[in-house]
Amino acid sequence: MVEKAKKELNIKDITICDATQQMLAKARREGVETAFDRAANMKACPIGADSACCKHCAMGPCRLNAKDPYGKVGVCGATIDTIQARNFARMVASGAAAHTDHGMAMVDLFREVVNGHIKEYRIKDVNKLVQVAESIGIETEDRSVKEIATDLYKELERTYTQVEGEIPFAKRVPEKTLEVWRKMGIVPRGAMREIMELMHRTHIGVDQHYENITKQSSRTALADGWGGSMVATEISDILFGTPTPIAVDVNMGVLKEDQVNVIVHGHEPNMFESMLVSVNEPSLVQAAKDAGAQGINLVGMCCSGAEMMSRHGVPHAGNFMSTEAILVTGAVDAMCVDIQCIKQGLVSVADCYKTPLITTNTRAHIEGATHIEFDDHEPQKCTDEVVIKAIQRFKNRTAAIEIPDIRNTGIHGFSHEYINYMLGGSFRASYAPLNDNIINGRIRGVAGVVGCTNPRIKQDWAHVELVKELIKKDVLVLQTGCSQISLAKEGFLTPEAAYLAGPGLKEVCETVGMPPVLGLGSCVDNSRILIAASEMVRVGGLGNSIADLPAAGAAPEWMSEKAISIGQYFVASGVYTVFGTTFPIVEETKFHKLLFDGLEQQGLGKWGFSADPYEMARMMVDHIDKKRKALGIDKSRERVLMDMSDRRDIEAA
Ligand code: NFS
Repeated sequence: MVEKAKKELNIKDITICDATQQMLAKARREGVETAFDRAANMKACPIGADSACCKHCAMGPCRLNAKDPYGKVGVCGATIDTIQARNFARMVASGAAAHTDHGMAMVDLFREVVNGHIKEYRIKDVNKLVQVAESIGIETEDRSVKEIATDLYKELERTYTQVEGEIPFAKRVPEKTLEVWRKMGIVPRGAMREIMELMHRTHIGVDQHYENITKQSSRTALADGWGGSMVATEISDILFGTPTPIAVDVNMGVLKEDQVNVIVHGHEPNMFESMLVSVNEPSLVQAAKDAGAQGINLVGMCCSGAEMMSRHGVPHAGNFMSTEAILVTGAVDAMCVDIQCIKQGLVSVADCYKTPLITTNTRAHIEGATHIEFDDHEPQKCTDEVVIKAIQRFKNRTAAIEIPDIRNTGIHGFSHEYINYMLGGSFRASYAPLNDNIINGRIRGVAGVVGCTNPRIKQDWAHVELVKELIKKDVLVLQTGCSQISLAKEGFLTPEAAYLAGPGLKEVCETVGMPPVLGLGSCVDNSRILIAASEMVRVGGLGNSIADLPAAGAAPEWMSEKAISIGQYFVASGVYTVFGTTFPIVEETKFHKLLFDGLEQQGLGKWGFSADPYEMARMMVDHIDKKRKALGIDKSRERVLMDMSDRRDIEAA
């Protein structure tokens, strides 16, 4: 329990999630503090928010003046542009490191499985193994699964460790996009090398030209998107299965009062997969029954939750800003976490409700939590123990339980492979129908809306309003991570939501029976969007590079360094990427002009920013229309629109 919050919050102003609101009200009654309270009582440092300070050496920290950015330099002489480019680069390095370290853990697991050192996991999706191997030139004909898999893990290891050359998945990049990267010298070699070089360059007294620093930021970010993240997705699909659409319940109502509730909140699917085995272990199910429970209820949160929901239909309880709130239900018997996006504040909330908070990854301990280390070689040792702890907690429940009675069923588990099949059917699986519908104007363009939730903005609100605007304007929306959950809670991941779409998109959705918003999984699954974009280019009719596509990206409620890395790899891949909430930059500096304009002139994409989701939508749609015009397909769209508006005019008259 904590001292009284200094600033009273109006709960309705901080989240549109009804379940989270209900739990925040309970938290207030019970004197429990969450990140929402802390955000209200911690004004963001204005100099840091502008990225106008440098603490890279002990001659400082130096503070520059955002109002007069060129009026002052740091003690070493660093200008505002150098300082901002360095700060930005370090966010990219950290975010890319997070994704690539996760991806490398997946390769470690894969290698051990292929070599027979781990028996608890196996290659589940041989088709995907073959597809991925072929996509990077590995011979598959008349070869055994083990031979192909051995070549594949050896090849994919280069994504991380290679010193010279191009990462393997560079082969998947559309030729013209790759050509631009080669000309600029930003094709990633290996993630370790790129991240190391970026950290070196941003040390005091090394790279002091904002353009050159940003070039290395692009190279490092690409080693994430087309490297670490893509490998994480592909290996996870090979080991655990490629998702196909499945109806799943989302929201806090997936907790069950009469069952032992185990939440897994994190990012690596291997521990979660093992937990799925543990909760079905007959002896543990019996132990739960002996403790008076009807069974064991496994629920996911955040990104690994999004993966398990897509692959196995495991219910999902909520996104990043709901992880403390769900503990307030009093119904969580264990929360088991691994890496990334785990708030340290969970410890004190869990403590209030006597919920065991269990860390499992050697990289991520939390003071005050119980650590039970997870080892891929004997995975159930850890996950069984978590379940046993949860059963004990169930038996000794003392906290007042209140579970919001809200569940939202939606269709999740789209993959780029399934989009291919869905639109083309099994006989002519292809992206051609998608391209055709874009060319004929029914679909105006494609947008990726992804990323975190952040207590600096009303939870879920910007995601929902932005997506609503986009689909209304016939833009097909692809989603991952917390953003996907925001929309799922509002019922947008259902085919019925097509009635909210514009006439063209609505028609396509109704014909195919798909939602106007397609959920692709976790944050590393943003790589599925990259592959979908490459396919659209390959199929033809929409230009020669990703930069030519009528497409845009957004992270309206971002907060993490990973989000910056994702933004930068989308930009470097050719996508106009608009962030909301805040952006660590001083406007009208040379660095600002580079990110928000100059990169596009170099043949890449560019950044955009607006704190207003309606303005974000307008910016994205304008960009999509600009690309349609450049492709010469703006006329077909005008015709479709004219017909519709004519009809509306007639109806109105
Ligand atoms: Ni991605 Fe944001 Fe975290 Fe996942 Fe959610 S907060 S950058 S969506 S859980 S990584």
